[in-house]
Amino acid sequence: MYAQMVQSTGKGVKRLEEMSPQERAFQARIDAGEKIEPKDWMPEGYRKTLIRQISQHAHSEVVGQLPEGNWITRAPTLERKAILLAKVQDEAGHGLYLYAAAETLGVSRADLIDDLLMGRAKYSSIFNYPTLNWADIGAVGWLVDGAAIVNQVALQRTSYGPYSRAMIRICKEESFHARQGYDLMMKMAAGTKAQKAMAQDALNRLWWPALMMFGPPDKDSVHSAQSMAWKIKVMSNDEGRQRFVDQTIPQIEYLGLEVPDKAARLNPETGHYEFTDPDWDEFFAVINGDGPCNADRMRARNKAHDDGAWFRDGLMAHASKQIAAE
Ligand code: BYC
Repeated sequence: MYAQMVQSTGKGVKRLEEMSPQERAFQARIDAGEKIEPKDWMPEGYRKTLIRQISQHAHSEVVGQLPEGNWITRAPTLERKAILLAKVQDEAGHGLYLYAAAETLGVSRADLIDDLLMGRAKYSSIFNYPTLNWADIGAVGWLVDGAAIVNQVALQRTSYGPYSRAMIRICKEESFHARQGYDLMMKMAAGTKAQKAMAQDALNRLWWPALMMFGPPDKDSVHSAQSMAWKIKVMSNDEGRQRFVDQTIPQIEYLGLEVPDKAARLNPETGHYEFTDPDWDEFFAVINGDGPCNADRMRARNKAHDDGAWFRDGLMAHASKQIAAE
């Protein structure tokens, strides 16, 4: 199967004949569907790719708290506030599981966080867009968590054991996040004319950035071929995007809202929607630091980190006292 994949994609994948016997044995384990565990031998490239992807994923969870956290004090009812608080808190937990999974690969959480704070590490492009009205909170849960779930359900089958197990728990919580988002959108879409207009506006603005979450088109994806050969990724960027569009357009119709992509059409022969690509120039600008909120997000994360210094110092002082007392 792997040999076939090498022939069909070619791009950036080490060929069987170029591999050492150890690398070949590793690839055979991957092809047989075995999970790789922290103490197992692994190629350096596999380790590095996992550290990059898992840490970017962790950073996305943590930075992803900001656009929603922004609305906690303005939630319109006590119930909505409690739901939003629980969701934002869950995202911190997801960041924690993912940093812990990355640490099993021999890196420290402090170094990974430093990379984020110094602007050396990426996080999901979606969080560089603002949440402008209350319906955005519904649209984030429904579209952003919805897109994340499509990707993360596939990642439950990723070849690295700790990452795969983290995904199982995260997916359960993300399902609650997506449902509360859709529930909020249902209320807004069935509300007053002004509320429905807010729901449509949120959908119009977040639709294209949600499509970008799956990464660049397959033809421009740098890492896909090797990551799929190693089963770090088990679904291509375009496959994920198609799956998301196919599940979301019927949900938009159920809400009685308009699909932002006027050219989107169901192809009855394939059973899939044909749709317009997002603006890929905008995507590359955003992931290279030039999106609407990149500077704000980095400022907020750095401030939160600096404000928490006294607490980390306290924990360290307590831990050293305990060690000294043993
Ligand atoms: N945003 O070769 P490619 C959530 C980068 S958060 C930014 O296709 P790959 C939630 C990519 O890193 C969910 N950067 O990459 C939290 C690479 O750059 P580098 C987050 C992106 O890795 C709070 C370059 O573009 N989910 O659920 O094979 C509230 C070339 O791309 C993006 C994950 O992180 C992007 N959208 O595939 C609510 C899932 N796309 O590293 C919700 C785990 C691409 O060479 N990650 N880039 O400098 C993945 O599955 C994969 O990393 C991706 C990209 C599919 C995203």
